[in-house]
This record gives sequence, C-alpha cells and structure tokens, in this order.
Amino acid sequence: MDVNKAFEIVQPFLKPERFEHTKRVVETAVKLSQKYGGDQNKVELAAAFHDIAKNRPADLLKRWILREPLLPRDLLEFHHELWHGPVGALMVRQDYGIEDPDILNAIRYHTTGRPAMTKLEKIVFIADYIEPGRKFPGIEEAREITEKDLDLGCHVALKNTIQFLMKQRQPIYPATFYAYNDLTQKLKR
Ligand code: DGI
Ligand code: FE
Ligand code: FE
Repeated sequence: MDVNKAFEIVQPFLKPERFEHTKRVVETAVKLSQKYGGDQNKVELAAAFHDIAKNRPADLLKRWILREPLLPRDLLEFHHELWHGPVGALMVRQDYGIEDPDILNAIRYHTTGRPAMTKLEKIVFIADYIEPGRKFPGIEEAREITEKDLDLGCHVALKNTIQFLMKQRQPIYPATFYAYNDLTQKLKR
C-alpha cells in the first residue's frame, strides 16, 4: 500500500485537525527515517495509520479490547487515551490487510512506548511527540535531542510524559515506565 491510499483510508475516521496532525507525523517520521534509517514505506504507513482509532468513541474502543484476547485487559484500568493505539493496530490488520508486525507494533505502542522498541516504533513514537504542531514546555529540547540521537529523544519524551502525568496525579501505564527504564539502561552503556 502506498501512503496516499493510507491517507485516503484514514481521513474519514479523523476530525480535520487530527488529520492535519497525522500528515505532520508522517512528514516528521520520514525525515527521521532519512536520518536514522528504516524502510520509508513502512514508516509512512505506520505514521499515517497511528491515530486511526483516536476519534472512535471510548465505549467502542473498550468493546474491541474486551473482544480481543491478545490485548492486555489492564488497559481498561488506565486512561482511555491509551486505547486508540492497540485498537488502531487491530483495525488496520482486520480491515485494511496490513500484516507487517513492525508496522502494527508501531501503531499499537505509539502512545505508551514499550521496552526494546524497534527503530520503526521509536520513529513513530517520537515523531508523534515532536511534530511541528506540538506546543508544550520542553518541546524544543526534545526536538534538538532527537536530531542528535533517536534513543535520547525517546528517553526525554518518556521522562517528560511521566513527569507531566505525575504532576497531575495521574496513573502511569507500566509499559511507559518499562520503556523509560530500558532506554535509561541502554544509554548508560
Ligand atoms: O494521540 P495523540 O494525541 O497524537 O498522542 P498520544 O497517542 O501520545 O496520546 C496522548 C496522551 O496520552 C499523552 O498526551 C499522555 C496521555 N497518557 C495518559 N496516560 C499515559 C499517557 N501517555 C503515556 N505514555 N503513558 C501513560 O500511562
Ligand atoms: Fe495517538
Ligand atoms: Fe498522534
């Protein structure tokens, strides 16, 4: 599938501003893959589809999760913001025939991250965080660090997100901590 077909599929699922975000994530991810390597078509598809389930109602996402034995039940105990990645990966596999596990995992883990992320997973994760439409404290630093080192960029994004959630007294999904610990240990070596 080429990226234009992916955009055509995804656009009707998304509010206009979410579709604009998606296009910026694709552009950012492609630039990162030119710097850090990776199959450009896979990067484009994973980025184009990453938020396909973002604007689905929460109760519908919940039903998908309950129906799918391979998804962890504990997702439902955490914020519903965490549900659209895993359900999006199921949607593109079932409805649009995307079978590549690396693409599916990049979609599935784009919000939480996870330990031992592949290059494609990291590129989609950080492109989502630093795309040019994002405005929050620390974003410029995250952009600059990502230009220098992909792992360091993901590490600072995870650190900022964990700190942000903690300040708001929100729970943090374990995979996010595991992703942070994994990169912390890798970067020490
Ligand atoms: O879908 P997007 O808005 O493009 O971005 P996203 O998929 O990264 O998800 C949005 C939010 O999910 C992010 O701003 C923080 C929130 N969130 C809530 N609980 C957690 C969490 N993010 C992580 N990484 N871990 C959590 O436990
Ligand atoms: Fe998302
Ligand atoms: Fe996104």
